[in-house]
Amino acid sequence: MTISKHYQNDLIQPNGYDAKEISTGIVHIGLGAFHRAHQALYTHETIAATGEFSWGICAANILGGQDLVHELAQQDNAYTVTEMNPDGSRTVKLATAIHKSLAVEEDRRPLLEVMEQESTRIVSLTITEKGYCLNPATGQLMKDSPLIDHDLNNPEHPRSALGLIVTALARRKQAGLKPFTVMSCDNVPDNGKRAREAVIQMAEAMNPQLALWISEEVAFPCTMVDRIVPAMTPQNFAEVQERLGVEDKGAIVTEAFRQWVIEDHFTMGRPDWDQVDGARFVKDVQPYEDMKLRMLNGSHSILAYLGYLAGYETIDACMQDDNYLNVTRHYMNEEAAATLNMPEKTDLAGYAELLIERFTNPGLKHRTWQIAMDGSQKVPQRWLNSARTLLAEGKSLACIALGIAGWIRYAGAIDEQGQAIEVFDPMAVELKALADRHRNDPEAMVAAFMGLEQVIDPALAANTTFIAAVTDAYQRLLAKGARLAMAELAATL
Ligand code: NAI
Ligand code: CS2
Repeated sequence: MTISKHYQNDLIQPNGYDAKEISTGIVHIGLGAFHRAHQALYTHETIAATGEFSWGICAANILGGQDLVHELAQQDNAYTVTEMNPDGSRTVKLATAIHKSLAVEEDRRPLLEVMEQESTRIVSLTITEKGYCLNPATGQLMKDSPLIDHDLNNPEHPRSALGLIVTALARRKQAGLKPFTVMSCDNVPDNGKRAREAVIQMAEAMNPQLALWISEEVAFPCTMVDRIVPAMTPQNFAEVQERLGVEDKGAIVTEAFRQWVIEDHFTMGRPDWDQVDGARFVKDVQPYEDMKLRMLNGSHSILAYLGYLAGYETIDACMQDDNYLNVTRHYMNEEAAATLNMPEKTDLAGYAELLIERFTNPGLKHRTWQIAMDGSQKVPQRWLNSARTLLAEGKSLACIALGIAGWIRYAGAIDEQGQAIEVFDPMAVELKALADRHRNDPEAMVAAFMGLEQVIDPALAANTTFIAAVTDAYQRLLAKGARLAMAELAATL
């Protein structure tokens, strides 16, 4: 018995429709935890609400995640999402909008074929920040990265998400078909614009006429996506199996909260996602995206680095430490919210309190190590825009400075006990080499990290107030350790 046969299980909310009716309208690249808990569940509930079965999802993994695809396929791509409610109760939903899954790391052709079909009207992405192959500080396509270099030389056999999109669009153009919409759902600032720039830069390098067609015809809506979805642990899987009485290898455990703000710009239509709770279409996503990246993700990264270094394994454990809680609240209100330009009546103080409540959820074991991953890709959008505004206004950025110091300490790959840290980052080797060179000289260490043009733009790196704040924070962190450095910072706020 697999999970897809468990529609009748009393613990699982009824499915609402017959999954066999579904056909592909969306191709999704990046079948990870987040897609299953967010867009795929929204789409599932939208299909149930509207009866529009032609918006099913064909989801693919192009790099890694091949086993997951095979496991999901064995259970008809159905899986459960357990939502941990704030009162400690759980809601379990069966999700069946993904009706096809593809493991194409070895051979991308089956995915390209689906992308070329006329019925595919949206290609959505959760490929992590690094999947866009853009220099995080400048937004320029990194043409010398191995993946992009390969695709520019082998346009008929692309391996990157960008290459696949460009090739599929080229073939649709040639066949006289309308282009699909490209919808980024990653935590990247202006994610639609960034995806557009990346795709167009790639197309320009291959065929300028195609690039022009893409720039005129293809929609790249921006989206703000929010739901905390920690990576599943063996304990999560065991608990789901015990509760449901059936094994679910695609199971997800997440929070009850979810939000999706979508720019309403689609070339070939879209599901009415706003028919279900938490999704809405707007003209301009940017304020919401900035709010989320700076307030939620920015505090997540402070907690991830300072928490990991202090031995706190999860975000909820950090929130049990009053100093961590107070620094987080101060950062959100004074160093993030204060830099935002929001539509009238947006209650940022209320948003901050809601975030703190979400971070405190004991049912979510969100590891600081997971969030600390890919720091070189995350630092610019999470902290640096706020830092620029605070500096221009002559305001303190003590929390951001300690966050950056924490990132430098962490990326050096040796913890406070002298043990190695397993750092996952596309720049991990370069960062460790920098750290090894300057370990005995904190000022030189900070200067070296601030000289990383892929992360810190040169104008900010030349700001002496900024450099002094980070250097001071780094020296305190080295001398006192993360826990005490946070306590001392909390005492000054
Ligand atoms: P995950 O680790 O479960 O999945 C990562 C996915 O990205 C996999 O499907 C993998 O195949 C794909 N991927 C990784 N590098 C790639 C590359 N270079 N090119 C193409 N595909 C690549 O992670 P999860 O939780 O699904 O998160 C994925 C992204 O979703 C995040 O990086 C973030 O941008 C976004 N997100 C995640 C949230 C969360 O709480 N987990 C919430 C909001 C957004
Ligand atoms: C986290 C995010 O892993 C990270 O970097 O900050 O994935 C965070 O959980 C989501 O953005 C919440 O929507």
